[in-house]
Amino acid sequence: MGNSKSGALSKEILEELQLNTKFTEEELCTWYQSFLKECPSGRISKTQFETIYSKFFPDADPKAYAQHVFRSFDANNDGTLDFKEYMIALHMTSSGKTNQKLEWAFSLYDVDGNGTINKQEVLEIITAIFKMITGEDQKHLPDDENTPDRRTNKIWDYFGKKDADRLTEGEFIQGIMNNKEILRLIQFEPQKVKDKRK
Ligand SMILES: [Ca+2]
Ligand SMILES: [Ca+2]
Repeated sequence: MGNSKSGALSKEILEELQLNTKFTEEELCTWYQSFLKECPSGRISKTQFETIYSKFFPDADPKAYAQHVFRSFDANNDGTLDFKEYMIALHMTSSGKTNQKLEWAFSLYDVDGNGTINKQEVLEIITAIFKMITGEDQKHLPDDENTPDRRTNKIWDYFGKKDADRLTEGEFIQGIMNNKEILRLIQFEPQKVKDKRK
């Protein structure tokens, strides 16, 4: 395979990605070439990331959610996504194991990154998710899930927490494993909204 071009991806990064994802060396090199084509600088800025999101959600306002997702993937917190962060994100959100996905969901909801989630942080992410649900779809949500406040209350109740309590990562993951309803409520899934109409 293209030895000179694949050399652009450092051996360290390649090995780390092979260890942390299911992608093969060949796949990673192919991804890297297309990543560089899209992003010649080798880094995705927050603005670029928001633009990608807005293409997927032309009828909604995904900016706030995109910013939270960006933060959760920007592992070294330098305000850009490099190839490694991008591939780990891709892996976690597509083919990753349930546990890895839930670890990522925890980091998404832990807005200030202090290692626990409080109710305000849940409300912040749920509010961002609501901005991606069209007004028409919101009309079809059950009464106890049809505003960010109500949905947050429902999630928080499922976790068995009081308003001032906090969730550790272990409690968060265990709670979701024990109750699939929580998983549905913390995600943005347009299809699920549509199914409810039937
Ligand atoms: Ca980064
Ligand atoms: Ca927190």
